[in-house]
Amino acid sequence: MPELLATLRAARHIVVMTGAGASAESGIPTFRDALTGLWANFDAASLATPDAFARDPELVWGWYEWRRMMALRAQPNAGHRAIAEMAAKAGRLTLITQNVDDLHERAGCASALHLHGSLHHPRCSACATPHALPPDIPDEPPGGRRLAPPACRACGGPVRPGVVWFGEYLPHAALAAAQAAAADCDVFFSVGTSALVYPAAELPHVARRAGAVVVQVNPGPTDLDAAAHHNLRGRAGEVLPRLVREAWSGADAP
Ligand code: BJW
Ligand code: ZN
Repeated sequence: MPELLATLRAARHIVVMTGAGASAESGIPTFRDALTGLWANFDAASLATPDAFARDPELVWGWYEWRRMMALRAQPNAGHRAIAEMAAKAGRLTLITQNVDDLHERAGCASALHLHGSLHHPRCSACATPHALPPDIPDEPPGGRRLAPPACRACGGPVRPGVVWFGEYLPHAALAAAQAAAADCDVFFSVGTSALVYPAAELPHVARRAGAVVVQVNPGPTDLDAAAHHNLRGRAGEVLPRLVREAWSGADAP
């Protein structure tokens, strides 16, 4: 641990990649956790694929609107804030997230590479014109009910969630920037992700091959354990604030 703290203080470029576990303490369910994960209660294949939207747009749109309401009501947690603080202390920090909420931004991170898109930027499924959604939170969340997607104002086509579904390409610029950052960093954090979904799951391995120290923050084991130099078992909202405090407290003192 003292060795990791020294590595952090000396790092030229830190990369932090987050997954659903980073937002869990804000009350947003993860995908794969056995009892609370979104897919313990819903069938992924019927919701997070282009085929699902084509087959039943009302089911899929209603589910994503429910999740968007949940994200709007949620607040950033201590883990999000610790990452923002780390960005302020570190020489350079690149934040990569698989999350489709905006809690990193609301915690004060100026920019995040959103590999899997955003709940807040839907677009037309036919012509890709962005669609503005009302920013206010309705009194009654849709609660997972079926809901007709709005019609595109340019072509009338059904508007779709601005997220990346299985079988779809990740946004090219964000993925390219994430790959370049992974290949260039001294420390790579994998926080709150099961490290199962590609190509995001490849990034810590890119970093390791390039010589970076790989640190995983997760309460449970994942497929990344064997490749990580440090496995910090615990919740992001507990582990990260402690780490930032221990690495940088007094570092600014004369
Ligand atoms: C805590 C905590 C706390 C709890 N603190 N931690 C190579 C090999 C094999 C397969 C593929 C491959 N390349 C591509 C594929 C196919 C596919 C894929 O990876 N499949 C695998 C599942 C096998 N990938 C794709 O299709 C991707 N596209 C692509 O590759 O395009 C090229 C291509 C095109 C055409 C044909 C072929 C290739 C796209 C992937 C898109 C993923 N989309 C989703 C849904 C987004 C929309 C939505 O939100 O609904 O993204 S799936 C879902 O999983 C979501 C997440 O971002 C993603 C990752 O999940 P995450 O974040 O890791 O969450 P969990 O729940 O899995 O884990 C949470 C973790 O947190 C757990 O470990 C907990 O312990 C921990 N935790 N509390 C810290 N408090
Ligand atoms: Zn359109």
